[in-house]
Amino acid sequence: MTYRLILLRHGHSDWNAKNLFTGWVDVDLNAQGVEEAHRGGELLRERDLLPDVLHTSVLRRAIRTATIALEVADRQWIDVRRHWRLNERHYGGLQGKDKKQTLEELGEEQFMLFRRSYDTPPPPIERGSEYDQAGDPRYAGLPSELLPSTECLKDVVERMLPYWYDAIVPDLRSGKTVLVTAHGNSLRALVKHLDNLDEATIVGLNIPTGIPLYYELDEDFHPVTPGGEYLDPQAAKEAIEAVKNQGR
Ligand code: DG2
Repeated sequence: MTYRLILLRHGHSDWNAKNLFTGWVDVDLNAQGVEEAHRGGELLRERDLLPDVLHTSVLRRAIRTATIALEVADRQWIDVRRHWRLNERHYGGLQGKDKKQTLEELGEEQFMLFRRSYDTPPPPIERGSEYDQAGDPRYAGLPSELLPSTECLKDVVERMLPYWYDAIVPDLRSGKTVLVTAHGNSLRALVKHLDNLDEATIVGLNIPTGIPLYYELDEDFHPVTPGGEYLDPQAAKEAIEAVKNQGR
């Protein structure tokens, strides 16, 4: 028995295009992102990888990507669960800041430390400031100590894993093909777990927008093919380079 899991980073957002740190800020897809979501759905249909259940973050760029992709794959009717634990990494005080300008201000080493190190979070966001999520109704039920003010990837792994074990694994175990639509860093956290990557390796791993990454998992939920399989490997290669070079 093997299990079928598809990971999909949302399509290009307004702020990806503007080169701004996004994190928990709820920005929408841009026209390129809508197109990528369409293509994602076509790839699922072409490969006959038709999801039975969708898990998304509570951010509209992921929700919309999934809605478009599932419509194209004619699976808009499947069950859906959304959870903040799949949200993007909270980028703290960097949310809303320009990546290029931040790189110039901080220098390459500090910029990459905040962007990609495993355990160094950016400075916390000021509560009540423009891009803070305190007061957002979608987090109203969240105990205040769980609402992040900044996160490093290690924090994301820790808050995402309970959702993996409690919500996604049971769906896989029941034989469903599971689609997870989320974000660059929340998916890096999941890939780190699935592929059992060490901290040094995950630093160099980037997830492209809008290209489904398919994992066939064995009975212990380990990937049959380490790293999974991008449904459009050439496009994935180019898009990974673009993510790497953001800010430059
Ligand atoms: C990006 C990731 O998140 O940025 O928060 O700026 O996937 O929601 O667009 P996403 C952000 P990097 O960590 O790649 O800079």
